[in-house]
Amino acid sequence: MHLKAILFDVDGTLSDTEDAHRVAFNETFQAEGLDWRWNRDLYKRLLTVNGGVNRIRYFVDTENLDTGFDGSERDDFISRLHAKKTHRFAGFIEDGRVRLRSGVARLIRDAQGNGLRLAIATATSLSNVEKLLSSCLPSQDADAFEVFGTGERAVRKKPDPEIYLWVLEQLALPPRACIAIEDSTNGLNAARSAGIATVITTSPYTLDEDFTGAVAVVDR
Ligand code: XBP
Ligand code: MG
Repeated sequence: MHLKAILFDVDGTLSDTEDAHRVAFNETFQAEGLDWRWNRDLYKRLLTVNGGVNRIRYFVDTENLDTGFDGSERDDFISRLHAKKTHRFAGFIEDGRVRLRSGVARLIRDAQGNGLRLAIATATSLSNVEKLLSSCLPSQDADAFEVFGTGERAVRKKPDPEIYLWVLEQLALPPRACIAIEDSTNGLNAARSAGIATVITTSPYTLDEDFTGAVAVVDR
């Protein structure tokens, strides 16, 4: 079967966003009067937990931190904190601090020229993805994305295949008609578990991860 669609991860793949996410988390913690600080080494470890809400929750749990809330109120507190972080990160995109990786705009243009369909499969929010695409691409290229598999669409985050399975269903394509582009082992395992051949483009936080099973690994 011929290739029909490319499914793009966002963070680390379309854009080297992870350090901007880290700064957005830290600035949010500070603004909220929390003395939580994520340096690069800690953030690299925390990136094994996919999705910002899950990542904060994991940090609070493993560090045994007191949020002042219990049970569902604690979950609400973490969600509110993450929403503030998302707002802050959106400002970074607007400021031009977050850009597409080199070659991404050309790849998107070439893929369209060759009749390929385009989709997103990411843990981050729809608002982040729309803002990134509309800020960094001409509208005909940003509008070429047909399906947005974002954090809101999957309960179980990568390495679970849920988001990829949802995107395949929306495209009404079998996995063998698609290729995924990812930057992390979690992303690779999610796409492969959905049966999708996966190309890895490494990002600064994922350079030394294990990419066994990828069809190709490129480092720029
Ligand atoms: C990336 C993530 C994201 C970002 C932060 O995973 O896990 O959570 O780190 O984004 P992937 P949010 O690239 O595999 O999709 O805070 O918006 O969740
Ligand atoms: Mg990624």
